Amino acid sequence: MRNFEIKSLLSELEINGFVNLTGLIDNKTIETINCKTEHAMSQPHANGQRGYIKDGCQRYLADTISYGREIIDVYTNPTLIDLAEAYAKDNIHLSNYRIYSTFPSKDFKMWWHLDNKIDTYDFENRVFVQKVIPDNKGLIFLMYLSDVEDGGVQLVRGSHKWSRDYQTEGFDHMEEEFSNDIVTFNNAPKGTFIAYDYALIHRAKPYTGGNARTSMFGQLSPSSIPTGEPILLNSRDILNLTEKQKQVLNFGKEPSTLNWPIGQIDAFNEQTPSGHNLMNKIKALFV
Ligand SMILES: O=C(O)CCC(=O)C(=O)O
Ligand SMILES: [Fe+2]
Repeated sequence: MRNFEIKSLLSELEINGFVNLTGLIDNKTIETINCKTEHAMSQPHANGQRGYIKDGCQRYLADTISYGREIIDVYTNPTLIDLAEAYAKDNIHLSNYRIYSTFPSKDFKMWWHLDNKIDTYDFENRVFVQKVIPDNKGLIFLMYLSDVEDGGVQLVRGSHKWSRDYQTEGFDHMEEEFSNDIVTFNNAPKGTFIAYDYALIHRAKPYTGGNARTSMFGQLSPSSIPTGEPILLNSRDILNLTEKQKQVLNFGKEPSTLNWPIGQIDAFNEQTPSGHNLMNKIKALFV
């Protein structure tokens, strides 16, 4: 494993707004995570069937952290947590997290954006609402679970130094101005691991063909940010967690929002055997 020295990582983070931590998680762990999640990533989550939540061209693994101790150990990796706490100068916790697959799409294009914001679910209007928090320092990490040719994460080097001056979450309108600073993580193998200041402008590169991209994502936030998403764990996995792991995973704390995203009903038309039957029956009525 590479030597990850917190002091030099911190100065890289201050300058560029991101660090490359590839090598932090070994290939065997990545294979184990893929093996434990593979079945669930192939079917929608419903009625006791553990699976994914569909949102446009993406699939989000429901209850991501319940699939194995290896997943807990990535989210609470000591180097990652030491780095995030040194950067935030505070205790940190996992406020948002997911394992998700993104499929190439002609319709979906992620905008350039920031994530220094608080998500809350508005139960009355049934939507997530966001509030930008400019003076706040935390990290996001993103690790590829599949080899990625295209559709990789893109970061705008150094933008964490100026993005907070704008009262906006979206930055598509400034793309020409920062085009020379864009760093793209394409043609990168599984295990590629990037951590970035969540005030760094970023997006997933839009792509219309090729393979799905599967990634693991976590947002590590300081104590001024609310708890975040509910974290459901499997009793199989939680023997011998350290106090630091419990802190990061919000043990004993009330979540402040719901898990992103809320699914769409059309997931079933396409994927379940009964969905196929139903569609076939409907189609049969018209022939
Ligand atoms: O998938 C990616 O490359 C970026 C994801 C992202 O920015 C987000 O979910 O906020
Ligand atoms: Fe983001």
